[in-house]
Amino acid sequence: MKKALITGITGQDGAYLAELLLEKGYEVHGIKRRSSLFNTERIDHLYQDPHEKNIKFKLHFGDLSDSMNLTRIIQEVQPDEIYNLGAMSHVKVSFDTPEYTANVDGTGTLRLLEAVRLLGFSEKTRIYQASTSELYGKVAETPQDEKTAFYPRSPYGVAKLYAYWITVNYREAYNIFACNGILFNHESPRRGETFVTRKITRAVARMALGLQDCLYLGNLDAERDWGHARDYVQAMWLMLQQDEPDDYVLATGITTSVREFAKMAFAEAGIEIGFSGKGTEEVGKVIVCENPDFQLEIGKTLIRIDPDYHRPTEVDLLCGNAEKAKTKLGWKPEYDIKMLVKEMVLADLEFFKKEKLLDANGFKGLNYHE
Ligand code: NDP
Ligand code: GDR
Repeated sequence: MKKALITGITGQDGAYLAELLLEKGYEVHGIKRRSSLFNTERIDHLYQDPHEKNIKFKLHFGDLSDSMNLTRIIQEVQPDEIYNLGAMSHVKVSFDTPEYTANVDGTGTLRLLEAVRLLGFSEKTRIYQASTSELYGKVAETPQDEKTAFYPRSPYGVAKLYAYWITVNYREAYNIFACNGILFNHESPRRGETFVTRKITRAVARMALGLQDCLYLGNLDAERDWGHARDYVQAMWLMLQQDEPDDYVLATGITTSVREFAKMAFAEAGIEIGFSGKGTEEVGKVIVCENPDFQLEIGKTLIRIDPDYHRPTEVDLLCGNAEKAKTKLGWKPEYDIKMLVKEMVLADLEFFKKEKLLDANGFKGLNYHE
């Protein structure tokens, strides 16, 4: 039985990947950070009582900023595969915490690689590094592929650039089977609530149900190549099953603006919205509300711009070419943007209907602590 160690197992991708590897018969180990409240919501359904014998899923406390901790866990687990998904993954927040981001996203990757090398696991342990389309940043070339030059535009992007190259370097210098997956944006109902897609789909549900008045967004013109996380974790695994280590772009090849994503998400709930005005004065208003259950007046303003969400340096357009992954890994995404938006909106509607029901019956919401 193969053993996998996942950093960032409590995150969106970590949860889908853990499910996939358990289905494939792996023993799955994950590193979780200590937090003052439970932070395992996305993987609670996978929990196995550590007091039982032969458990296949185990969590270890740890942090990418702590080399001794990482070294001890790797020594204990002796993994066949490490998936380094842990990161301070929010681009805007990286401008507020640049040093921390460099430490965790950049040096954290080095710590893992160096632990594998020092422990003498260079031949045994294969490593997947969560690289990102943010590496491309400001490049003019589109679509972007494995040969496109990098030009990161945030402390997050720059930290991930270091992680990308140190992964390549350890592969070349020490013959470690280490791969970079250069993943374009991928989303799901498990996406963190402050990334723009989930922020929008939550707001659609909350506004439709009368729980929120208005949604504040930043740059509506930004264009992203959005796929589904469930598709992307399949390719992470495939990368580590090849004969030779290599780097691969994963993307859908279809680009959508934030404005268009918002229109699609509201449309999924039967609400047609239209945009008018320019720059920070732009607003999104209800044009038609087809669903009689949702009390939204025609002409009501649902979206406004808050310049605080603008980034000091923005990535305007990302569009990926995943031809190499298609040819060499036999990978292709199953979801398109329409299916993705639908799944996210329906999941948020269901969640907030429950919240509303609780509220209507005098109970506080599911995440409320007295
Ligand atoms: P999430 O933000 O959902 O998850 C990040 C994970 O990293 C969480 O488990 C988080 O723990 C953990 N983490 C944060 N800081 C540390 C630390 N100091 N030590 C150990 N673990 C830490 O990200 P995603 O699942 O969306 O992304 C997974 C990886 O892929 C990330 O590295 C991200 O940068 C990268 N990526 C993501 C893309 C996307 O579109 N989703 C695209 C390209 C790359 P906690 O739950 O405690 O916060
Ligand atoms: P991104 O994702 O920065 O691409 O990084 P995010 O969803 O945060 O932003 C996408 C685009 O939307 C614009 N935007 C807003 N973004 C947020 N978060 N909130 C807003 O209110 C808002 N309004 C407009 C942004 O300016 C941006 O252009 C994600 C992360 O998962 C990274 O970890 C990963 O590496 C990249 O995707 C690929």
